[in-house]
Amino acid sequence: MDSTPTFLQGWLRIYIAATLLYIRSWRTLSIRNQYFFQMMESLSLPLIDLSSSDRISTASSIRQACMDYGFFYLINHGVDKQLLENVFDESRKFFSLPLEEKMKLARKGYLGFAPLHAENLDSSTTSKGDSKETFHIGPLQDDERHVNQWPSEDLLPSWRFVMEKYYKQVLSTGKRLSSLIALALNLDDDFFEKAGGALDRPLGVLRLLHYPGEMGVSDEVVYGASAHSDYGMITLLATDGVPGLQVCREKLKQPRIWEDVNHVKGGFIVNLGDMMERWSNCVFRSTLHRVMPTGKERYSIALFLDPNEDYIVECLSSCCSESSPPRFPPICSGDYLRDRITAAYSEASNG
Ligand SMILES: O=C(O)CCC(=O)C(=O)O
Repeated sequence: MDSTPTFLQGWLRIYIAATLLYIRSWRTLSIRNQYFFQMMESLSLPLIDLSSSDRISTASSIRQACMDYGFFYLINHGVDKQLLENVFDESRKFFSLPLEEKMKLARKGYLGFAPLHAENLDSSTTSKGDSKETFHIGPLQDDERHVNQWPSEDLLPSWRFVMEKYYKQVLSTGKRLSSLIALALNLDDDFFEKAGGALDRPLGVLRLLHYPGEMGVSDEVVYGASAHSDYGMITLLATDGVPGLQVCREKLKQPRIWEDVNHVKGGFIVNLGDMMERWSNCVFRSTLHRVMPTGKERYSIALFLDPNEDYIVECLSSCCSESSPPRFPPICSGDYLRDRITAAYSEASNG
């Protein structure tokens, strides 16, 4: 018997199934999101090697990256590769718990779980809030201002151990980077870390993010994270390889041009926040970014490295002169962050 028709029918079935799958995942993106996605271009960001022994040349590359983009990749950063995988695994385990279980750890102050749409990073949109879930972990030594919440060990036995280990390693990377940023700003390399300096008792907040894949069909633009610049000093972001992160280099220009930021395996994406922009009198920039849904589930993990909460952030001496006076009044770091965070959560509940 001739087997050709059966063979062809087999291939035809596979082809039809693959096409239907593609159409289904494309349809889960809203019509406008599809439009935005087709318009994007990729951005090639500078690569900074934290292990380089040439600190002067590294600091100079950081300076250029912070002036041009406010974003760069950080490689050879010292955080253990396996630990980075473990932290993503543990994050996935937490977000796949039933909502009622996650809500037992609902955000108190800054810390704990926030469900889908709890936060709206862009107050100018009418969206009902960003389509992401988050979990925040603060300084490991609880104080009256910040008390961490941990999932029960019965549910997730290794969770706390892995998170604490990662927190310590990424915080130490952030501090090493801050000494190069100090050099890049023509300051002593211990400027941020020295006693009484901004990072003497830093506020480090680890933010686990989960963007669901299925968005439902809608005519509205749906954002994973709507357009924003970070609030604080430095962010070290680990991504899982699923695209979606985009930056807009010219935040004041209209229409905004968004460019994709590709994932670099094992590396961090580093960006500066608004506090750093103020501090440096706009010599360094904080850059607008957002996360667009692609129809695929996505996880990322950010460390926000910010000054201790009582620290007064005022224009750095190396960034102002008679011809370029300070553009912003001094602010208290903790108050500034609190106001920005509170606004993002209340925008969502108003939306
Ligand atoms: O998930 C990402 O890639 C970016 C997250 C982000 O921008 C934020 O949490 O502020």
